[in-house]
Amino acid sequence: MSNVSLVLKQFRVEGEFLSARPTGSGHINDTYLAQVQRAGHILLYIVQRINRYVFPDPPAMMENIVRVTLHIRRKLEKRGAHDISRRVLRVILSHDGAPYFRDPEGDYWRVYDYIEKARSYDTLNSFDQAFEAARLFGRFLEILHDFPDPPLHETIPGFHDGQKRLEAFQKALAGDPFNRAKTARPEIDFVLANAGLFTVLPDLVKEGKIPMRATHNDTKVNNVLLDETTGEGICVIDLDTVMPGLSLYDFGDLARSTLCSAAEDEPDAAQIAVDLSRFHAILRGFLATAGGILTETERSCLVFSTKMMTQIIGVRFLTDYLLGDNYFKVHREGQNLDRSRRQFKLVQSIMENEERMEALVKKYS
Ligand code: ADP
Ligand code: GN1
Ligand code: MG
Repeated sequence: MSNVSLVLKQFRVEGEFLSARPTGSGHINDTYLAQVQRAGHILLYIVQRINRYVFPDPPAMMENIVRVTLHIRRKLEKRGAHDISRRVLRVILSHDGAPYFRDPEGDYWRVYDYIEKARSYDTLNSFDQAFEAARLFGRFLEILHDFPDPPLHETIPGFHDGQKRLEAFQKALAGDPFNRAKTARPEIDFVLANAGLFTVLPDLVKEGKIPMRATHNDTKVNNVLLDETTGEGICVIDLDTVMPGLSLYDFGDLARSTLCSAAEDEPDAAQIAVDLSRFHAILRGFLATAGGILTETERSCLVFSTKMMTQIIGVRFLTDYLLGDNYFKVHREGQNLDRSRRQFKLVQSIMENEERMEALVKKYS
């Protein structure tokens, strides 16, 4: 079903449908901004077709999202926060009372209230924005610190399991179904040379040195909305991968996506380098809210997690390139290869700046 107006009719949204257009630049779901007229007012909704290739069990995913958003809402109420309707997503139920609708083709859809006067950025323009985004993702982690049992569903099994990602990469490389490996030799060598990065965090978890938590797991900076006027971090969105994970996944991915002002698929390697002031802003923002719950070991791995998450996402882009771009949306040929190159260049730059980055972390210990 591709008619957003028909989809919206399945949900508890009153009023007359006016229009819908694609919005956002997420790589996964199909996202539309819909306008509805009710009692002379125009109301906005986000309507999303959930990517069935990526998410094996949308009802379980939506159960997580309902639980997590209710938990956050209650906490914000207890803390006397203002403007709560803009600070946490609100899931609209279908007429059957489900947080999704399954269309005749088997696609799952969901609807959220649109968060007004706020926007997401693919790349940030200022240190203040970096600070705000990090402060908000840190707050998200802190609020979920006491998330009650039962544990959240694992919406994508092994999502940040580097070993598994490496195996998938090796399989893609061995098959090379599009004969693309020959165009990515330096990148392939870089993955193989840095395979050791993926054993460190799992070992610390096994040794009980790092706790599993309810984490976001997709803290790319465009998954946070900043107030259009004040720039304040308003709302964490894209909750599809909220599940048991590590605080370091969240810090690492956030740092990966903010450390450098170049676009995620920037082909010019000269543009890609760690900006230490940005790292400092992220660190300050994240620790301002999550600092109280992080253990010493977690703190000691912040820089490492930045390197590791950048590498793992690079491996995923490269694997998808080798397999013909089925997972991440692409808008041009070679985009996933450029995305992977850009991540690997950033990993190299992190390696070169590691001591300086660690020195910044030490300032806060
Ligand atoms: P994807 O999983 O494809 O990344 P997202 O859930 O991140 O999808 O949504 C894509 C984009 O849509 C976001 O980056 C944001 O710009 C916009 N968006 C999503 N939900 C909302 C919302 N409730 N209010 C305002 N904008 C939203
Ligand atoms: C995807 O959904 P989006 O665009 O926010 C991906 C992340 C990657 C990111 C890279 C469910 O995030 O894991 O880090 O692209 N999400 C999923 O830009 O795979
Ligand atoms: Mg997103």
